[in-house]
Amino acid sequence: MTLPIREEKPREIIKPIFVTKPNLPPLEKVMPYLEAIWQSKVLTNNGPFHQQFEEALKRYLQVPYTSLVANGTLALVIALQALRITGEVITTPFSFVATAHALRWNDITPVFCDIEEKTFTIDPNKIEALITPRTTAILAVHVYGYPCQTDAIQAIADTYGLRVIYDAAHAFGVRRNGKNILNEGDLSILSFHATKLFTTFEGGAIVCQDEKLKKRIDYLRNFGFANEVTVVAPGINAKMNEFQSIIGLLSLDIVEEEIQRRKHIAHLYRTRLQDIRGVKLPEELEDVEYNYAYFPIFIDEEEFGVSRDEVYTALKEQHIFPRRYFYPLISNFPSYRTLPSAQRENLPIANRVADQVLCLPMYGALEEEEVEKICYILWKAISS
Ligand code: T4K
Repeated sequence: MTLPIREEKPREIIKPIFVTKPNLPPLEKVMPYLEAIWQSKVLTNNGPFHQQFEEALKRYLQVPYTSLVANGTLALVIALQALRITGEVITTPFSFVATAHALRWNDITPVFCDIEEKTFTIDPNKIEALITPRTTAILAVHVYGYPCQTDAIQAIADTYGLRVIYDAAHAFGVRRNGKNILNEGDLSILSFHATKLFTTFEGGAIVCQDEKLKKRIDYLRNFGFANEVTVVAPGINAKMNEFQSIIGLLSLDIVEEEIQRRKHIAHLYRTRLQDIRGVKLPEELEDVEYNYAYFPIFIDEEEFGVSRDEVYTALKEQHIFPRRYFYPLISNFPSYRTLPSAQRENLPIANRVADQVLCLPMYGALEEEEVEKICYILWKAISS
């Protein structure tokens, strides 16, 4: 049977552009590892690929100890348990909601502290005023991979005897003065979610500085089992499986190239956007080697008359899907908004930044032409 010839022109297929696209190892490299799993039938519970990836990750990141876990949220929950954090924890409202949820899952009260203008991370100058006799720790976030002011945070923690945990979900491979920022504080956590620079589909890790703590974390991620008959803590199931581990192992070979490609994209965006009136770009600090996990821009409606949401809609109409990370602020969600620290007047900068931010598409496979298109639509939306 011959099909009738279509008279009308076929419709153009429009390729949507999402905020990110996972960077995966070549499938042909994955297959032999899958075959090995199918042969061995070892699927999880500290299998050989888990062990290899944990060791390789530690070497890659140049950190003393790593513990792989099932995702970044469980990494946070376990990090808090491992350090036996209780009472109140001072944290940032400008993050993914998992940061505060992890506190709540440990029956800890989050105390929100405002952020600083330059890096969007917790403002160390505002932490001390929030400390009470119930405060036990500071949970800071290297948001977008921009390092927190770790020296100032540590100085406060040392003065008041507080623990410091870094949510480094965005900060894979970020260095300051040549040193990986995962070496700061008592513990740092990573996320290897599909949307992250480095992904194992779902996954995460906890980085710590001492062996005893690593041992406790490893018990906690496996129900608290120390051996077949001994349970030393009320742990949880947060184990990374063998499939995730092989993706992680193979992804270590491709992450540096991804960072370099993203650096190029970031440079292109900067060149095109720096002169558009109404778009503010974050400053890049000289002593930091960034990972270009995200490309946030800020649109000030008061100053320029066009709102962030108008620009967001204009892009969406052209099948470009940026994200407003992190709007709404965590402190404005129903689970948190009644806390005294969550009140808008206590968090002026965080609220303003959340109302202005737009994370543009950022991934290594983003084509130059696509960047040009995004910038053109942006320019048109702002200047119309
Ligand atoms: N701390 C911080 C600071 C975090 O940012 C996160 C997670 C965590 C802790 C917790 O870590 P995990 O427990 O997640 O490991 C995403 C992610 O779900 C979340 O992992 C991430 N932060 C957060 C910032 O973003 P959504 O709701 O934006 O994801 P979604 O599904 O809308 O994806 C965004 C775009 O990514 C899609 O439009 C297309 C692309 N995509 C997404 C997925 C899931 C793909 O191409 N493939 C995929 O499989 O939350």
